[in-house]
Amino acid sequence: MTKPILYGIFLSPYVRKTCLVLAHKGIDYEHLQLPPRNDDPGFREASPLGKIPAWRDEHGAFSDSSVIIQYLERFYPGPALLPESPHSFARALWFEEYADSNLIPIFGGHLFAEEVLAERVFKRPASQSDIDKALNEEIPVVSAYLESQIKGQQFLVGDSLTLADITVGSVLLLLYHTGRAIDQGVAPELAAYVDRLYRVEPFAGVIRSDVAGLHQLGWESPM
Ligand SMILES: N[C@@H](CCC(=O)N[C@@H](CS)C(=O)NCC(=O)O)C(=O)O
Repeated sequence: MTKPILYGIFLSPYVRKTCLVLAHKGIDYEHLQLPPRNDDPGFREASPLGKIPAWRDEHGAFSDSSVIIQYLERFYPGPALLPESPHSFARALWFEEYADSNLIPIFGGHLFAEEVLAERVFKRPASQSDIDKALNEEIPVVSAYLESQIKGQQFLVGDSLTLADITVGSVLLLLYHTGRAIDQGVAPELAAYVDRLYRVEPFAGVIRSDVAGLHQLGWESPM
């Protein structure tokens, strides 16, 4: 039987969160490291908008990280990433939405894309004002919110790893890849939480492959 395929370069935060889910569930797949809007016919069929990630297996092909993750949760139910209780289920989905629509533009768009990708990948100068905005205005605000959510807990929702930890942890990792960390003064419990998260699977393995990929790009991540 042929392996399922994940389309999309590891530099995309949406691809990274999908890789974390795949690793957590122990799913074997082939990873085609393609950029967005590439012309691979199999990719275009899976992703009509040209966005990454996309997924293909023996049953069909489709795109969007949240769709792929919901599919994987149904198809490979164990270990579950979405809690049974309706309220916890909703909270885990909320954190995914918060990470996608609020954290990715800050950590991915304003910080990582400018500092790491602008010159190396996009072949243009970095926007220092975007980087400054992320560091001085946006990150303190989201750190304070997440600190209020993690307070006194090991995980964001319930007492085990859920999609909330994977999606939020995945985006905060971009800060660490730029050689920074969550400010202990603003969010000490959040800082300790990500420190714990990044030492264990599925994060440890994904961080190792990120570091190797970034090295090839000419960026040395201290992770
Ligand atoms: N909602 C989508 C967003 C995916 C997305 O925007 N991916 C970016 C790369 S990080 C992309 O493919 N951008 C190309 C474009 O917007 O045309 C998901 O969760 O997969």
